[in-house]
Parts: sequence; structure tokens; C-alpha cells
Amino acid sequence: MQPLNLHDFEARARELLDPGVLAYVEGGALDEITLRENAAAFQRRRLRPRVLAGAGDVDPSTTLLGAPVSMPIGIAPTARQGLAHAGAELAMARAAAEAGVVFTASTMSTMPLETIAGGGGLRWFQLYVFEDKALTRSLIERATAAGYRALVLTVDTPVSSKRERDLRLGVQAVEGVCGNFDPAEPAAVAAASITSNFDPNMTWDIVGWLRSLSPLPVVLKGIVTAEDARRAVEHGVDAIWVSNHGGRQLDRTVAAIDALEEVATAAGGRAEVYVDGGVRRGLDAIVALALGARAVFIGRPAYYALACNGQAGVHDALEILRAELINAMALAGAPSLRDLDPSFVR
Ligand code: FNR
Ligand code: LAC
Repeated sequence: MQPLNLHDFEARARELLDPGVLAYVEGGALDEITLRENAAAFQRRRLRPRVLAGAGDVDPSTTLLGAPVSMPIGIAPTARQGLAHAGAELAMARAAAEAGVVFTASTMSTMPLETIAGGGGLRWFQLYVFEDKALTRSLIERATAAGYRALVLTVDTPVSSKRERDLRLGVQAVEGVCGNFDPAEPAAVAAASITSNFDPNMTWDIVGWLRSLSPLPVVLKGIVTAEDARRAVEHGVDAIWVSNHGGRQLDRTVAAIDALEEVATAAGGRAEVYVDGGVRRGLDAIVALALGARAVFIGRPAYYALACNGQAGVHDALEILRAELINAMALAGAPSLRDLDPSFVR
């Protein structure tokens, strides 16, 4: 059966994925309150459409950090995509390139970042900072050399969280499959397989350190407050990615869409603002875009689509979202992204 929406992909992926992998992908931290709330908070929002707006010619294209994209929906970094499908990150990157959207490759990818670069398209590199600074520096240099166009530093994971589905079922199933690290180097392999090797002492100085190593724009992923958004702007970041890691880190963190408004206001146009967590429909995207996001990202939905049908699955999922977003813009009376503002949402 041809999937009609992202929920259909998810249902099919549940049947296909190994139970340990499914637990890893669909789960969140502790009671999974934030995980559920991310989607629920989107669904509580109501639209205030405008009529007679000339909606025959809808254009969802925009730019992200100066690069053109066909729509403001991109792919968030998810680790270890080889557990979903043999095509792994290369298939996902190709689907994103074909759709003209941004693909964010995780530090913890199954394939080396150089292999993923072969997928073409607009690619960003998600960075985890390890206690081993030489290892971290080499990742940054490799990503810069391989044509990634931004460093997305994840800041909501100073330490690992308690994910009870993993503990019950299969955390071992997902360890040790990260292609960015040299299997001949014990330190690198340890870093790749144990998230507790992330540097827990990272502070705001890290932004300057990244700048000293790479000319790429810096995006901070995992900010949910105006306080941190202001600090990020003071430190000169290029973009702020509102996220609670899909409910996988600090449970009971505010829902992503509820955090967006204060972050967008604090950023005040001095940095681009993105959001992820619970985006499942073009309607979620239009709500976020109206509330100040320049783009939204999907995590689990892309992973599920990859599990269902590799590159073609991710391609179909992106085209479903595109059609939903275009339809929503037409029906809401906002044929251009510039038409959207917070008055479209209640
Ligand atoms: C993630 N996420 C994530 N984030 C990150 O910065 N680096 C990573 O390696 C990963 N890995 C990862 C694996 C899996 C299986 C999931 C589900 C998520 C978080 C991801 O980028 C994103 O923030 C959330 O997935 C967004 O929420 P939704 O779209 O899954 O609801
Ligand atoms: C996760 C880590 C890898 O969420 O970011 O599983």
C-alpha cells in the first residue's frame, strides 16, 4: 500500500524494524512526556487563514544560511541509519538532494562522512564534541574538507539520558556501528560507541573554538529558552535550532513548538531559527514557519521512511510533506513564506 502520509511510513516501519532498533528510534527519555508533548503541542495550535489571497501560485522555496532550498523542511541528524536500511545515510542524502532540501549528517552515522558527501546536495554536519579534542578537531576538518556547509553543534547532550526502552530491550543492538571512526584506533572506537565520551564540560567557549577551526557557519542545536538564544546571538552563532532532541534527553523539557516563539523573539532576526520535534504534517511546518522558524526538520519520520523503502521512501516522504505544505499555504492564504506571521496561529 502506497503511504499517504508520514503516519503510514511509521506504521510500516514498526513492522519492519528489529525490536531493539525500533526501541532506540521511537523511544525517548524517562516517562517520554516531552516526546508525546512535541506532537501534541503542534496539534493544539489552530490556524487563522486569510481568504482571497491569490493562492494559485504557492512558492515554498527559501534560503538557509544563504543556500537555496526548495522548501523549508529539512532532515535532522539521526545516528546509525544503517540499522534502518543498507543504503543508510547515502540513500537519505541522495533523497534530500533530489528533493532540494538540506540533509544533516550525524557524527554517529553508520557511513563515514566522506561517503555520505557522495550523495551531493546541501549537507550540514552535526557535531558531537568528544573529550578527545584531537578526535573532535579531525571531524571538523574532515567535514569542512568534504563540502559540508554548516557545523550543527548539538548542545542538549552533555551527558547521556536514561532511555528505558533501550535499557529493557537493546541498547547493545545499536552500539559500535559508526563509520566516522577508525576501527584500528581504540580511543576512536570507544568514542564512537559510548556516548559518555561526549565532553560534559563544554561551555559557551566552544563557539570560538569551532570558529578557530573552520570557516563554516555555526548552528547550535538544542536551545529552548530566550536566555540561551540571547547568549547564542552574543556569541555570534549563525543559527539557533530549537530542539529537545525529540524528547530523548531531558524529559519534561518544554515542547519544541512552545519554545519556538520566545527563541525567535530573542533572536530578533540576528540568527536564523529552526525547529524540530514532532513535525509530522505540512500543517506542523506552516505553524512553525508562522511562529518564527525559517525551517523545520524531521528526525524519526525520515528514519522510518528510509526503513520502509530506502532512498525512494525518503523521497516519497519529502514529497508528501511538500504537497501538504503547499496545500496548507494555499488554504491559509499565504502563497509566499513572507506572508506568514504569528497572527496566522492561535
Ligand atoms: C536523533 N537525534 C539526534 N540528534 C543529534 O543532534 N545527533 C544525533 O546523532 C541524533 N541521533 C538521533 C537518533 C535517532 C534514532 C533519533 C530519533 C533522533 C535527534 C534528532 O536530530 C531530532 O532532534 C529529533 O529526532 C526531532 O524529533 P522528531 O522529528 O523525531 O520528532
Ligand atoms: C541519540 C543520540 C545519538 O539521540 O543523539 O540517539
